[in-house]
Amino acid sequence: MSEAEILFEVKEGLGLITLNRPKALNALTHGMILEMEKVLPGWEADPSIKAVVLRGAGDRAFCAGGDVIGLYREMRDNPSGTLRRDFFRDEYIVNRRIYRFAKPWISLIDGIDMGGGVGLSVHGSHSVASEKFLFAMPETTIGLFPDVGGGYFLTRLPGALGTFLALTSYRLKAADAVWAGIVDAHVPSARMGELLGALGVADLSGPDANRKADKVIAGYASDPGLPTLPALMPEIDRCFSAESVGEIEAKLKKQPGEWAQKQLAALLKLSPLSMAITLEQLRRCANRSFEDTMTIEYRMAQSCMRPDHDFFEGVRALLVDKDQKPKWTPPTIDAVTPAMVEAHFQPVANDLFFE
Ligand code: QUE
Repeated sequence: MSEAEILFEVKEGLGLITLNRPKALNALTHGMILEMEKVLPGWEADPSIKAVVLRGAGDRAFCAGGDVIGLYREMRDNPSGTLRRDFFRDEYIVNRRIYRFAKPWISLIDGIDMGGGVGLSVHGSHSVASEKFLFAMPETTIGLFPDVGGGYFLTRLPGALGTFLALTSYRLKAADAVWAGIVDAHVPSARMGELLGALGVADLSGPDANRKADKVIAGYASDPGLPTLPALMPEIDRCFSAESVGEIEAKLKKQPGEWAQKQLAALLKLSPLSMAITLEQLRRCANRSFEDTMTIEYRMAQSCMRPDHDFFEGVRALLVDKDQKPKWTPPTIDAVTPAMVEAHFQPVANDLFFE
């Protein structure tokens, strides 16, 4: 008997979801996504369930992202497979359900929260992060772009922070994530269980449910320490407010100090095409509804799912062969044409629309 990849329990009026692939850092499979969408409409309508709590099994991760290795294998072994088409559609439907969820959606993030994991936490009403929390939207590292509603939440962060996080795959700890509003509070790992128990006995009913949940969480929250972002924001705003990736690189090159040179060196390793489509994604998604954003991101994701795209090469180099030496096409930002970028924003055969 293999263990279930995702566990659903109802107790003390909470719908509790546990992502249960600890050896794979709880990376989301299509099966886990489908099971969530099967259970959640019922939980949303069930008056005996007052809130949903989401957590990851094991002691390392909340959720490291989507199961991109599964997508890679399909692209390699089964050119007519449907996983590529259905994985993103079904994942984005869950992201949208969380964004619109009618009850508190509380993520207890006691470890790594990246990519697809962020899509399960950041759109909910509440998320708490422990000292083990590590955030990133790392998709430009593997030739993809920051999806799962990255176009929505990244464009609503202060100044050019969203552009910076999206392009560089930069990692944040709890203090910076609280400062940026990516999570609501810091709760020590050792107190997460107590917080879950307190939510179980709390009254979370009525139109005030979110404020009641805030109060319960506040009872377990503590100071995450000093954030580092406030001191970096002037540099981030100066260098990452730009019309093109080339302009950002030029600004970083001219920016004095070690920090900017480190960011430039990081950018130069990432997929130039990914960075170009990501900048265009953020431009197009700014001030759009959540649903419009997901339609744009679905088109982008479908464009990335070809065996000749950087995504295939990125997953190979970083996660499958692990040689850490992706060969990007094109290899430099100067060789990325407007037509290459534009191709990622065209309607697709199975477009994702919400009513
Ligand atoms: C960028 C990503 C992902 C990544 C690494 C990146 C991602 C993802 C994983 C991942 C990590 C551990 C696993 C696993 C997948 O890594 O989305 O199955 O065990 O899921 O640089 O976007």
